[in-house]
Amino acid sequence: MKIKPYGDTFNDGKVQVSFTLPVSKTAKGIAAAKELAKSMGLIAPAVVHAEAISDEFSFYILYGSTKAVVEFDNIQVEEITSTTLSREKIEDLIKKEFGRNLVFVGASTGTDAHTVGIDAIMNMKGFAGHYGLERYHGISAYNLGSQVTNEDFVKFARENNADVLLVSQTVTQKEVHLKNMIDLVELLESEGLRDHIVLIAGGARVTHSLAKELGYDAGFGPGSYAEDVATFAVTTMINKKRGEN
Ligand code: B12
Repeated sequence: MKIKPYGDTFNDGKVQVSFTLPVSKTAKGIAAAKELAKSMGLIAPAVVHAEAISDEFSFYILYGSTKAVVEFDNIQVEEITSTTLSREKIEDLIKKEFGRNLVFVGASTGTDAHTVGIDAIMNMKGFAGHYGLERYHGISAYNLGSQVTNEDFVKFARENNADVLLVSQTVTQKEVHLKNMIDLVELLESEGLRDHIVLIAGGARVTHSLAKELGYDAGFGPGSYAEDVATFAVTTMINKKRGEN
């Protein structure tokens, strides 16, 4: 099935784009924004919002139509298939299957200073009505905060016998997150820890397929909660344990 964007009438191809230009907001700036949209392939672009950011920069929002279509049936993505369990069910599983606390260690690693994402997953109070991992019986959750080097992260994980590592990456400028995520996998492998740990990444631009590609067990993006992550981690550990027996 071929699909294209839909705005007013079905298949009209309507899209919205926004960008900043390094010129002041003048009639010439607005015309330049329109011209740029045309060269991007948009049909009949209209500038619906123009705003000065400073004397030398201006911001534009434009509507237009695209001819581009996508064959929906050919799209393939890797998705997390585990059905999210409730906190209580996860706690029961940990008690029944392990009879000990599982150790989750999380951090925003490398130069990344964004803590809100990892806090949303780990902090006691949680996020959007979903309690964080610190609230779970049977989970010892250590949130190391932000700008934690991969070396310090792995050292802490080793010293505390971590079962699950949670890596938050928000800044993607110049692909810094990719390098940092790969470096961590290499470090864990060189220390002989990778196979003993469930390795999970998360962040606004992190997808499950990206994380898998980089050698992680899973990746979680926006809209994920502690119970999604705990379900994946605990069921993965149970499957591993059963496979080993
Ligand atoms: C708050 C904020 C900051 C604060 C951070 C304070 C703090 N203590 O966290 C400050 C001011 C420090 C900051 C700094 C910078 N920021 Co900033 N920041 C933001 C902002 C406004 C909100 C991010 C946020 O808190 N989101 C809310 C949380 C809940 O969402 P989330 O992170 O996606 O988390 C969810 C999921 O992704 C997932 N998740 C996240 N982590 C993890 C981890 C695991 C293991 C799992 C399972 C799930 C998971 O679960 C969470 C809940 O569902 C965003 C813009 C925006 N509106 O998103 C920019 C933004 C992220 N920042 C950006 C940038 C560029 C920067 C700076 C580089 C700016 C600069 N030039 O100095 C610096 C970088 C500093 C550094 N060294 O990292 C860009 C990033 C662009 C990119 N992708 O590269 C953004 C998108 C703004 C933009 N539009 O340009 N920032």
